[in-house]
Amino acid sequence: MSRNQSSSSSRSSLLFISLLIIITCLQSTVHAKVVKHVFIVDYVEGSPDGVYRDKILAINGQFPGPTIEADLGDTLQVDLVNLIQDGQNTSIHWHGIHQKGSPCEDGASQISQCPLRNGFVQRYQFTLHQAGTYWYHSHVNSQYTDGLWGALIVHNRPEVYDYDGEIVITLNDWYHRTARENEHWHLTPAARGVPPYPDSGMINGLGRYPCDLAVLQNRTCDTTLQSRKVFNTHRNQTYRVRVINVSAYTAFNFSIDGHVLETVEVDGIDSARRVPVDYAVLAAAQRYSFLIRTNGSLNRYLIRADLRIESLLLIEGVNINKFPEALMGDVTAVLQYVDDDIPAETEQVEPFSFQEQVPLKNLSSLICLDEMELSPFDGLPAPPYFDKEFILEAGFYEDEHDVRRGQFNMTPFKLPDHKPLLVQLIDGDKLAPSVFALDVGYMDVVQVVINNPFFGPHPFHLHGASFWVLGMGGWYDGNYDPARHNETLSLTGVKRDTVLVQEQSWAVIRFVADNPGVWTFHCHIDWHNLSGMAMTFVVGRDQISRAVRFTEEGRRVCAHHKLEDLIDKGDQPDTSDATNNSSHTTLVLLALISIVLYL
Ligand SMILES: [Cu+2]
Repeated sequence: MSRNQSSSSSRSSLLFISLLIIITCLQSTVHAKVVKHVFIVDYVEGSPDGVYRDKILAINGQFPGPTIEADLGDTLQVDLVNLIQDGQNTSIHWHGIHQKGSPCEDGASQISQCPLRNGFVQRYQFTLHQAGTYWYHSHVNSQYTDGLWGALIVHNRPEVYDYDGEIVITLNDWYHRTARENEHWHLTPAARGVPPYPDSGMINGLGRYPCDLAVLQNRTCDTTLQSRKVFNTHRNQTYRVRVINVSAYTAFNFSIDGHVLETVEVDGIDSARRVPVDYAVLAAAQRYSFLIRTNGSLNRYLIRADLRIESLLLIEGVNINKFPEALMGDVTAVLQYVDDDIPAETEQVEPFSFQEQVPLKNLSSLICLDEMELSPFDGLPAPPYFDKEFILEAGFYEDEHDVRRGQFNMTPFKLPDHKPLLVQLIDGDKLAPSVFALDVGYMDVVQVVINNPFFGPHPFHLHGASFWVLGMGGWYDGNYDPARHNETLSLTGVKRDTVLVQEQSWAVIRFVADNPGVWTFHCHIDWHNLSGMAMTFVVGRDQISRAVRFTEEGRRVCAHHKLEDLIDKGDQPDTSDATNNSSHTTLVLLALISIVLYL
């Protein structure tokens, strides 16, 4: 072939590829849609583990909140209506969604927005640039432990791995006391930094509690209200099981009797290969997708979320929960094949008729997921260098009021009490030392060494980016020591947004700071986050003040607070009088009417 022929053929293939790209772009534009939801948040009564609670935060009357489903490239629009009866503020964070180009939509109260005042509406709107398994939750104090959370699934079409159907499973810990009661206790010297002990564990919002012990605490308990979820499937199919741990504290061992779990996704990142395991550990805020094949010989199998009770801190006499022994470690649901005339059912009520299990292999021979085997499907390793390195030590120290607070590098994080951090940065303000802000340049490669020399494991979550985990130590491995650990680091390990650092151990993570904004990095044991185990990365300070504009919606939400009122009041009763409340209600009604008209 002559040179001319070759260049003309490469020109035409270039043209063809360009056309293909344009067509693909057009197709995705044509297919991209706006997924709209209205979330009306208020309290409902309920007994999700059999024990009555009069204040469960629900969305449109539902606990857990509705599962949001959308496709990659769609725009998600959620109108959040705060009708919480006792006047609390609220906000919603979209966990794992980077908000690239939409830093005002991150939902972190007093970081990216003012908390949404009671009686008002806030519209979140952003494009979904990442497919995978995510979730949403309140980001005001520990409010999400009252029930304000749900799953957020972004489909890729086609998906990387083929399957016939999907199951979405949430795991959560549950508290009989309200978030406010637990927060107030946790921030007293008596708590000594110990988190409130959970009362029960749940799968998809259903759990159990021993009613005899509930009665001793003057709580109403009814075993006939205790049920577990049944997932109906068909035989000889492949299902994608998406598992999300939305707990505020607890980690679970997840497994399905008689089924191998082929791990294909971690925190929204597809895995380069299927990693088959018997069970996986999910720390608070972590997610995995597993492919299972419904080819067992029985019709029903137990889905197990075994609470990792050993990682819950228990100090004699130190807890607001006086009945820690009531916590039932075996949380179950049922996987059912509905062929062979087995009727489909959605829940089973206690006493559970089905307790049989497939004989498991010897426990010690079970294969547990090693997350480092889940290198990303896109094949991109971590950059082999870093521009900035930070060494963070997670710890607990008493503050001036003798309250034991979680912190990084002896700096207990405190939210600003006036403008949200993002607004301060847009305005070019100097940030207070108590927000522990670390500056990184736009497109810097950032390495963070996390040491955890104190007690308990911590799942650390980064907003605004996913990170490669270069390495992590086992229990009691000590602080990161380059001489000892450097050669164990890998650039091709897992990429995710929440990493568990074991007790008295370490992890090294690396991320590309490609998303101008202010992004919090915090422990997702929500009680530790509440007391101060958090800090912030300011990515591209110049880019923020030059190019980021606070949205009109963000301004409107802030305007509902008087300036001196901008302090996050999630843990304080609303002081507005009845007249104010009625005008709030009118506003909400007007807003609802306009939403309906708009739809
Ligand atoms: Cu923690």
